[in-house]
Amino acid sequence: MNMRKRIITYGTFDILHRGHINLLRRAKALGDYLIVGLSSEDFNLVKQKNAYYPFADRRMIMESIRYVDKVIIEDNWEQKADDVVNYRADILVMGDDWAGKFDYLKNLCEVVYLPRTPSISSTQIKAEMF
Ligand code: C2G
Repeated sequence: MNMRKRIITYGTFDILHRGHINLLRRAKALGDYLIVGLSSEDFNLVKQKNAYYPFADRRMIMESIRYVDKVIIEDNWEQKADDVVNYRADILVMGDDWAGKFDYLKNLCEVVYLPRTPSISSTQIKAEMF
């Protein structure tokens, strides 16, 4: 564990699965404090994502995960720079489906894209379940 490194990541984290946990575990391993920007229901609409669990449930679930130290609300695309500054994040971590998309933040923090966990997604789970 890298002492005194603060990590931030963002997502909807609906129908939690091993891909999410792998991401959170690896993100936390890069530092000693992990902040998760959890997408609001309004922002999910912007992302054209239809979360099964409402925000309050997703927040309660996220806050119960040992790797997570703080959950903040992700309301828009533009808040990341302010969040990095306000929460003193040293590293932004995202799955590599986002590779390159957040490089504009490299003047404020390190940006790390981690390999996605293959063959699992909330969308696939929902499709198979319902
Ligand atoms: N993820 C992963 N492996 C999977 C599925 C997801 O590593 N099999 C990662 C994603 O790359 C992301 C995080 O888990 O970093 C959360 O995934 P989603 O809830 O799908 O988040 P997303 O809709 O990509 O939202 O501003 C950023 C967005 O809010 C990210």
